[in-house]
Amino acid sequence: MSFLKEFDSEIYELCEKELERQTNHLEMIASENFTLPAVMEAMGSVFTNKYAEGYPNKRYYGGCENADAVEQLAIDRAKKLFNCEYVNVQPHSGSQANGAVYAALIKAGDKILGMDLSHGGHLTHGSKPSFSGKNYQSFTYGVELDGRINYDRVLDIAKIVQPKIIVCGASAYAREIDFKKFREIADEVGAILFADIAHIAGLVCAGEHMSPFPYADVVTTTTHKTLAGPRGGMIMTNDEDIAKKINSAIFPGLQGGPLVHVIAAKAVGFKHNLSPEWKEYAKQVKKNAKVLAEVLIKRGYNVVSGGTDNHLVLVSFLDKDFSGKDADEALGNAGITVNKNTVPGETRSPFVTSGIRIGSPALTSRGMKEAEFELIANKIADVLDDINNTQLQAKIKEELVALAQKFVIYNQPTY
Ligand code: DSN
Repeated sequence: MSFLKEFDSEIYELCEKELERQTNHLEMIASENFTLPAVMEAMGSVFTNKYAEGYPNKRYYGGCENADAVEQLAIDRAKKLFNCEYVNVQPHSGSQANGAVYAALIKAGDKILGMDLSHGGHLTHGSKPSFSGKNYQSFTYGVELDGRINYDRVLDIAKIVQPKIIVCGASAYAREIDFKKFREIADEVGAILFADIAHIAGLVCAGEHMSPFPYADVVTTTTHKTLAGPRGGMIMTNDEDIAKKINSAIFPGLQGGPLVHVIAAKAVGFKHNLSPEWKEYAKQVKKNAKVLAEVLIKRGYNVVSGGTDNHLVLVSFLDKDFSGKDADEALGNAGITVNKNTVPGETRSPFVTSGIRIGSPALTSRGMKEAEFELIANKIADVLDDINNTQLQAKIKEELVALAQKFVIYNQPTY
């Protein structure tokens, strides 16, 4: 019996279609993942009915005893997961979390220094169209032509800019981020160090990437990327004063009632992240991304920075006569979902780009390992080698749908 099917067949059918799309395509967008049915159950729970402005045991509404317990459980699990003292699990998204950090710690017009969006940063790290570039004076550092951050150059820029906050963390950077070096840079210029680990959080909590603690003053993440939890954000710190300011910035500063059902789902996701099998998952995510990079390099593709230390691979087509957009479309026709991405030395617009970003987290969640990634990487190269061959794309799609269907995501509908 499906309540949704009974009540709203249109949305039900779209859910069915989306499950079919997710099942039959190879999801390789580096920021996407498949969450557990248990996480989805918590997200669809009765907690969606509850208002709970405030924080555990300090609410503005009655009847919050269960919401308090849920939020406290999410906080305690997150503290254990990232080995930190204070956590706010209420941000509705990563962008809200980042907005709260600025609102809590600096004033409008203050200077922030973050990684350039076109070099792999994020809109909320000071990009001009975002609130972070509008409300604050934003400055950027980037990667060198070898695709890596040059920490000496970041220091030089920081010395000139004298920012209040330095943001580290990226959306399209395949190499380990050295938080210790960023701490040294922040200390040299007297800046707050803010690490946005949204992309790598699932690796960090498994010990597969350097932790931003104890180096960063404040850390944000989303919970749905490599963490594979529900869609949402989170803020962490070891500093009591910062924690208090962050809590006020989230509520009543930026948000109203917390999404208690999503906080419940975050807690379930953290339970998954704390399990022994999570460490195996994170290791496999990295192994799979490495295979992807190795095959693409062997097949003659320019993998930015020459490989990967994490869950993603950035491929540059600056040396080819097609764009990231062309590649994205051709791979989409072949059943592989990726996203076009700017690359170091970019010559095209952000809507066209000269690269693609490919990630391993979602297919690793489906149980794929090195053998499947080797096969898929070769299919990616086959498509790119003959990018206008739509017949080949259709043939590869057939093969990849058959492969995808062997790796079941959900045994039963979860919508
Ligand atoms: N949209 C996310 C990504 O794809 O990396 C960043 O927020």
